Parts: sequence; structure tokens; C-alpha cells
Amino acid sequence: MPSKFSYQPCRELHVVVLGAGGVGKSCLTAQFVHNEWIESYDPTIEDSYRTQISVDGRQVMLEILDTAGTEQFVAMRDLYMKTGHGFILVFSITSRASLEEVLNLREEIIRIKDDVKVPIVIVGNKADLVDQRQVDRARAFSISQRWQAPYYETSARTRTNVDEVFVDLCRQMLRRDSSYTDSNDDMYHQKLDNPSSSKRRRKKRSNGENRCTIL
Ligand SMILES: Nc1nc2c(ncn2[C@@H]2O[C@H](COP(=O)(O)OP(=O)(O)O)[C@@H](O)[C@H]2O)c(=O)[nH]1
Ligand SMILES: [Mg+2]
Repeated sequence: MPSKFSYQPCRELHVVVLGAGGVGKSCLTAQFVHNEWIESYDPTIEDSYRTQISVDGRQVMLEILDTAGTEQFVAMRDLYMKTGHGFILVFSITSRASLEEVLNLREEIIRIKDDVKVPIVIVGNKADLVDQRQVDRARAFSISQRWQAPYYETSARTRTNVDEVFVDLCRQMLRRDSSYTDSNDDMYHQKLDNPSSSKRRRKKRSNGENRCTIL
């Protein structure tokens, strides 16, 4: 008789959410991990979350670091950038300055990782605030094309494109998986049918291979 439990290797991938203060990093992370909208976060809180998702039939354990622009963070930034497998670079469509910050962050990531093909998703958050838009879509798309990194406009408030951002990044990271897996040290087996083994998430809708998504 087949076993009640199936076992499958679960890849652990480290995601770092970066961007200027106030762009919505914590709100996006909370929407993705907990499916909840939290109006106001302590901007100095930096936290990490673990959540398991299924992407194209593969189980992935995501360790998501929601960064905060605190002084300690500046000191630790190199470490996060070194250990992160994929990066979500968030700006707010209501702030041109926050897009400039994303440009700087990407430079820094590439310098530290010494890898121009590092998995990145560019996120223009607060897309619900249409009247306050300061960043043209065309500008963001041209950066997306130059970097060959997908661009999504999201709203953490309405949960628009939130899952899509994380799933896209997962796909990119999985594609590069072989280069991360020099050893099997961080591979482990997880009892998939045991609900207590991790926070379980709904299976994500497949978003095809669209590289640029707008509302
Ligand atoms: N309208 C709107 N406000 C948002 C959105 N995301 C975040 N906010 C607001 O922006 C502020 C900063 O969000 P937070 O996630 O703490 O930003 P962080 O500093 O990047 O982590 C909060 O007041 C949120 O309520 C969004 O998509 N739409
Ligand atoms: Mg925050």
C-alpha cells in the first residue's frame, strides 16, 4: 500500500526585499506571507519570514528578509546581498526619488555578487495611488529592458500582483538553481502532507512567462 506521506526535496531560497523607506516593503511582504493588509508598520523593523510555496510543481521554502533602512542595516547590507539568492527591488510609483534608490541598490548588488544575471524583480508599488503617480511606466519599462529584469506594478493595499512578483522571482531563482547547488547542504526533505511542518500556502496561479505586467 502506498505511503500516506510523499517526500520531495524542498529547495530553500533566500529573498531580500529592498528599497527606500516607506515604499511598502513590509506591506508587500505581509500580504504575500500572511494575506493581510497592515496599514502601518514600524519602519525600523527588519524581519524575516519563512513560507513554503509550490512553483511549477516544485516545493520551495522561501526565507524572505524584509529590510529596513536602519544604520545596522547599512553595516549588514553586504552580507544580505552576498547571501541572497534573489532580490525584490521596490520603489513607489508616487516617488521619483525611490526609483533612484532602486538604481543604486541594483549597482550595489551586482558589485557585491559580481554577477550581472542575479535574479531581480523590479516593483513599482502603490499602483492604486494613480493620482499621485510620479514615475512613468515607460521609464520603469526601459529600466526593466536594460536590466532584463521583469517589472511589475503592485498594490500591497489591494493585493494586486503581489503573488506574481514572488512567483516570478522564484522561477528565476530556480532556473539558476544548479549554480547555487554546489553541495546538497541546504537541501532537506520535508513531509509535504503534514500541515504542521510549515506554514502552507495556496498553490499559486501560473502567470505564464510574461516578463512585464501592468495593472
Ligand atoms: N496606498 C497604498 N499605500 C501603501 C501601499 N503599500 C504600503 N503603503 C503605505 O505606505 C506606508 C509605508 O509602508 P511600509 O510597508 O511600512 O513601507 P517600508 O518602509 O518600505 O516597509 C504605510 O503607511 C502603508 O500603509 C500600497 O500599495 N498602496
Ligand atoms: Mg518596513
